[in-house]
Amino acid sequence: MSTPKIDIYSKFACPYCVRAKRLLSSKGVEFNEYDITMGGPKRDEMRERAPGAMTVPQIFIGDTHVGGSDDLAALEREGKLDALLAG
Ligand SMILES: N[C@@H](CCC(=O)N[C@@H](CS)C(=O)NCC(=O)O)C(=O)O
Repeated sequence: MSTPKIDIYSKFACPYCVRAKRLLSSKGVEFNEYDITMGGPKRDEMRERAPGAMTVPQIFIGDTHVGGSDDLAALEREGKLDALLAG
């Protein structure tokens, strides 16, 4: 199984974004980061993919909308993150 595509929408100087990226990096996976500090089409894309999301980061692993940094950390705590990353 190959690692699914991982997308993270972030903003400048966002500690939750740093925390989420650190956890993903610790897993040795690559991810696409979209900085939406200045808005733009990627912010619109994030809003389409995560309707109602008011905060960054917003994290997607394959077809799964994980949510934010706390949600990612919860998956790890529950032992579910590795399986999700494995596809
Ligand atoms: N529980 C969320 C909290 C995320 C959060 O509060 N992010 C801040 C930036 S670090 C945010 O988006 N604030 C509102 C904004 O920047 O528009 C998570 O774990 O991701």
